[in-house]
Amino acid sequence: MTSIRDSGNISKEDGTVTVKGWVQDIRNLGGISFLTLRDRHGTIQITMPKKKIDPELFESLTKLSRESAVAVTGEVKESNQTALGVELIPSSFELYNEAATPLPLGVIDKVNAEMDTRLNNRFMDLRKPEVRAVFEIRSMAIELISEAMIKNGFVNVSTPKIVASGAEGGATLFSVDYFGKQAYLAQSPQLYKQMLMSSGLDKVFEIGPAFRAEHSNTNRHVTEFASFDGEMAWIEKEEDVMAMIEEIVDHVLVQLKERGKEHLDILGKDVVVPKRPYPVLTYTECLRMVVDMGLPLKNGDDLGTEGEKLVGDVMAEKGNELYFIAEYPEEAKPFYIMEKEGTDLSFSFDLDYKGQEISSGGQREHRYPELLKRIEKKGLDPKDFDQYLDAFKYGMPPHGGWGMGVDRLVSKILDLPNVREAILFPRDMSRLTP
Ligand code: AMO
Repeated sequence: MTSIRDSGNISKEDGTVTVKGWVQDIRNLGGISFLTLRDRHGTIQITMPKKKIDPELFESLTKLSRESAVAVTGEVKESNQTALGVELIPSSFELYNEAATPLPLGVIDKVNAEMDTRLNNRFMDLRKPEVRAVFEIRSMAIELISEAMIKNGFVNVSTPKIVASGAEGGATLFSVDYFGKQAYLAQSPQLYKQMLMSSGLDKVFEIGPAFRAEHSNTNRHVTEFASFDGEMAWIEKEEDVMAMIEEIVDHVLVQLKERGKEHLDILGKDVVVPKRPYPVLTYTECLRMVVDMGLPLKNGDDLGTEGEKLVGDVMAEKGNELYFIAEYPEEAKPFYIMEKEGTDLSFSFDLDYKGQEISSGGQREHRYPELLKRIEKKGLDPKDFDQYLDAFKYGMPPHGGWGMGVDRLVSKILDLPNVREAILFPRDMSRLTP
């Protein structure tokens, strides 16, 4: 475990040490005063015996406001009174920025502030070790995803976020005035990652922003999320895609458990790595299950928050945190998903984690005439997709892929009650700042 001792903010010169950080707390006992200084890695006690240090220095340090940014220079002494085993006896200090009072949010206060107050003052909220740890884990998760994808031969790509047509349904499109032309914010890289399957880059992935004008205020929907998309060509069946996503998620969980220990400890969390292969349920099975439990859903309906939760409860009892739900009715899935011939089903799946969808994907329709038919069946105009469709006219290989919400993945790994907890500056219907 690292501590403030390992911090780059500690420097040694001429036997003295300089520690940079925030003033977390000051306790003035009269004859002696203690200042707790905190940085990203931990805290150190600055001990000020009144008789032994310069009176002016004692005075200035003791009256610093909480959360001021300072550098304190002094001598390090062994101490059996502090958790770190050392304390710093100051000889000088530099005040970088004095914190105004009162603080908009307490950093070490036991009282839990409202989510809105926390998000409005996110810079301060993030000074709490347990909030910062979420983003250390998120950073690691993204690194691990990239690591696993590259190991599996995927190319990291970036596709446009200002686009001319949506792929995931008109209801959640954000409009943009693009020099007088109608444009939208990309809901997903769907059309681009598929077009790339017709290029030499036959395995691609992207981790980038995706935008959805979600009109619902739930704990799992935001209007801007981080989407981890994968697409792979030359597949035989949708199970090839499911096996790949499983491998990636497993890598993230196994490695996070090990490499993320320091941050997981702060959060009091362990990562449970589920056995592979992950169970596969069918949509029909899940629908029957939730209808039997009293949800008024009919064939083709989205299982929704409640339905997913009920299935999650049943799976949790069997010890399964991660599971696929496959064989969705084709009518419930977008135009680019391949139909299962002779049925009303499709080659599509969701990956659910602890009762919540974190990813969906499937095999795509790569045959041009069939794709045209699906676009028309969904009431869309092929003209809106002409350049996407061009990529299907000249040798498009069979392919499939998935999109995964990184924010949802992180919030589920850490059992966070709201996806916003895993987003630095969340965007939703009522939040456009900070
Ligand atoms: P879908 O629309 O299911 O599929 O989205 C994929 C995953 O993205 C996440 N997600 C969201 N997370 C937070 N807030 C939202 N509003 C939100 N919307 C979606 C979820 C979801 O499982 N193109 C397809 C994927 C594919 O087939 O490759 C797509 O976008 O975790």
